[in-house]
Amino acid sequence: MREGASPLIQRSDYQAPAYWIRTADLTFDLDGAKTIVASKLQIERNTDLPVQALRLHGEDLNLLRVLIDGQSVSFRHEDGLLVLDAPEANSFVLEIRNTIAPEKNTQLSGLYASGSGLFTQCEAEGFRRITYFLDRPDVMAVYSVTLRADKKKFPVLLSNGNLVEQGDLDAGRHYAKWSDPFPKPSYLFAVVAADLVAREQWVRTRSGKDHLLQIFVKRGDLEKTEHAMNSLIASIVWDEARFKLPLDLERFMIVAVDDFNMGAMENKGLNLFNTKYVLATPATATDADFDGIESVVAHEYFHNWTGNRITCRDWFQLSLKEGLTVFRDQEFSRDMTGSASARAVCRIGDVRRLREVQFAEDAGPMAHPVRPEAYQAIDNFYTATVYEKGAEVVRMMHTLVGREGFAAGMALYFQRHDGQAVTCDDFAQAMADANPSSHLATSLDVFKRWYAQAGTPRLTARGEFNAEAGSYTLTLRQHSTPGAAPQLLPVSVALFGRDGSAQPLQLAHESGAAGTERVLVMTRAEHRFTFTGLTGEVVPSLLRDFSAPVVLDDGLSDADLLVLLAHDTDAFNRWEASQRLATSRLLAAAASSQPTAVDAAYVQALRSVLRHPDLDPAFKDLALTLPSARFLMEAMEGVDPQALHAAREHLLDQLAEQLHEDWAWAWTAHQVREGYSPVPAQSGRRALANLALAMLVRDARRSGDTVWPGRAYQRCKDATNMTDRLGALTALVYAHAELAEPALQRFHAQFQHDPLVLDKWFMLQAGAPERDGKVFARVRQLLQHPDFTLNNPNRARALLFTWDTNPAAFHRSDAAGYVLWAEKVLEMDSVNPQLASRFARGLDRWRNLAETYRNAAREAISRVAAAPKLSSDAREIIDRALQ
Ligand code: 0A1
Ligand code: ZN
Repeated sequence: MREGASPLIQRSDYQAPAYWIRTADLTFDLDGAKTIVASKLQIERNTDLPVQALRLHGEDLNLLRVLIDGQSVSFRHEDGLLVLDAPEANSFVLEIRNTIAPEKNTQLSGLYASGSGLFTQCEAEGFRRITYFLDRPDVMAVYSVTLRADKKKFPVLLSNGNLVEQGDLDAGRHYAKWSDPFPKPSYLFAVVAADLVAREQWVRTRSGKDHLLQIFVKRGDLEKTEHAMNSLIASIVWDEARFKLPLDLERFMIVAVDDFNMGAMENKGLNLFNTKYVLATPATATDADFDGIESVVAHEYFHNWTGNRITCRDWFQLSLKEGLTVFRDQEFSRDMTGSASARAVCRIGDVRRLREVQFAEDAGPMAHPVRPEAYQAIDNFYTATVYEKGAEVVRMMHTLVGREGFAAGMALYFQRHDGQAVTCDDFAQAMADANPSSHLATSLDVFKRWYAQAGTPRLTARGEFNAEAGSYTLTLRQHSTPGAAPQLLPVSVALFGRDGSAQPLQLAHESGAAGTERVLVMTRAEHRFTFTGLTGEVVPSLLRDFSAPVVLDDGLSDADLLVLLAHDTDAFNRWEASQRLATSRLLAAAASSQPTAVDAAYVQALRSVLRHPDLDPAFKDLALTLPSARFLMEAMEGVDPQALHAAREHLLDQLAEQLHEDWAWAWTAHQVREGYSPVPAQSGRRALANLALAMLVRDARRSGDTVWPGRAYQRCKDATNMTDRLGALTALVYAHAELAEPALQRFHAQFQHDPLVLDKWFMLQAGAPERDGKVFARVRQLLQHPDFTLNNPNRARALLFTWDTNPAAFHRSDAAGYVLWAEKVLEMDSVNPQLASRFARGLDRWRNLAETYRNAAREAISRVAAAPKLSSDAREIIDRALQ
């Protein structure tokens, strides 16, 4: 474990490597207790730089020998590096032999044991935990790998590229040789040795070439891989159709592993996946799980071009591959839905995550630009900012240059940089050069501030209608965070009459036909636009489809928002109107010491949405779901999480009561009678029916009704798919219904042998709305449950990460939540620092809490800071939190 305060690594300190590694010939004698690694590297000095020592990364390795051109040489250890005096020759062969202990590797970076198998995770800096190397993404080598292991224990031996040879050895051992023709950085290296079976499929791509697709899983999980395979095939087809990017490998493998720190990893030709993003059957996975699999399979597959063929020069450029690949997987998921309203539902989901997680990050101690300037532990920078905000930056480019222009920019990017390790600047330049007359090209420097400046810009919009002139003047002002310069903002706009009719958008100096939607581009702090030819007052619909990642203050009244909720042709803004109406009510209620009665106009507006004959059920579900406490906390200062929780619960109770008949109708009207399929047409109906059921069971608490809780219990027993079973169980648990306990017990008994389903069982209990401290008490109890362990990241996340984002169960007025948090950060840190540092971020926004919470939180963070042993990952998070 890397401990203590690591030095700060600065982007501006980048230097090309002093040596290149051209080929890597690796031999592994694999064994859980002790694996021997023999590495033979063809190295060339970088003659652009003065001669200097060869400094190799290495961590937790046991070094046996070092040879240069067959001769033993002296070496020393300095600052955690293995240092060799510069060899005479400019080109030489370095041979290293070392051992590692995979079974002791609980941090799951490098080579580690999971169940009875061995797996690797090398991004970002895991390769150095396998052998000494220049473990940086701009050093790209061609790898050949020999794996030797006990044949019974490890019947499957995999590495990147193509299998060139395999056979038996003595003493029950066997071997496999793999060779990967593509030069790659060490972070894309992978090895698997395990007892697995594969679903296989041959596909023919447009060029007429045949490719073998394989998904490796544990015996017994094979029937759960169909959706992942279909998603992979769809991804291959999509990337070829939309970007002309074909599969460049003869064999593409996915391996599922139970213990994994993240979602999945794009190792060249050998993707490793958290089982959560591979395994699904209707009986064990929800609609959301099916969607998650589709998007993660696509994400990793798309990395094969954006990330692997063109990679990052250094880790500051992480968003080069991640922002772009998230954008690509979001576009893929939208294209897969097949309808305009389902596309909007996807977008709403993406924006919801962005605003809940990334906006909070950008306002807290971990705020950093999409291209960070400095880090201590790079693993801490796999963040919502690099991924999700990075994707929004790419999306804005797409908005500015259009679909065709974007495709041309991608083509130019690959023409220029295929096979290279490059920077975010290189990508933006290619996009701009392919679209020379676009705003992106003409204001490229302004646009690139998105990579350099942290913080969420605020956009204020005020409009004025001039009845005499028939004109409407819109003033847009952006307020960047202190010290930041104005950014380029594409602001998508429409104007609606009070009757809901879309108005023509004719700017004062323009002639010709006017459309009803357009993108205004801001490059300065303030812009003014005058629209003419209007016959009456208008309501502006701004930032349609969330055209820029900013906080908008448009000063719209409730009456304006009701017009948009009823008529906006942009489903995103229509949904946004519902959220704004809810937000203002919730914030007012949280600030008041009295329970606040909900107004009839709002309830009626929600009823109209719910009963609307044309709206998509998935959209209705989103519009009728209140903004999360996480989102609301970002809209407040000096947050009292208990007061906010009470306000939200009270509003939910009132909506449950006043819309009772409507919920009952919605439940009945949205039952799915066909056989299960995770398609939007079905999943939207299930989502709305489950929301209705939750509201009806909630209302039973008030009315004493036993029918709806009984129905929910029945559904838990009889459901034929996990979405409905979990939906019904959620309704009971969230309402603290009496039947919740027997339903939970039944569920546990039924699924105790399926780890991914058991995760849901933990998650559900840790995420329930707090009531009289019961949820917190349950979390404590579950920590002692025989099925709980910190060694499995999915299980740890299911219980602890769900709990620390559950406002009232975590932010307790007696500080017991924070005390437990500190204890668990430390415990987790000794097992898995990456996981611990993510969990530690649960108190990122402590400065935004009301005073009593703030003081208690500071104390808890300080307690962690004072611990004698803390990983560099956790140290960076904790130090930043206290700064
Ligand atoms: N590149 C992967 C994410 C990833 C990052 C780090 C990991 O281990 C510490 C694992 C995966 C992706 O974007 O999917
Ligand atoms: Zn990625």
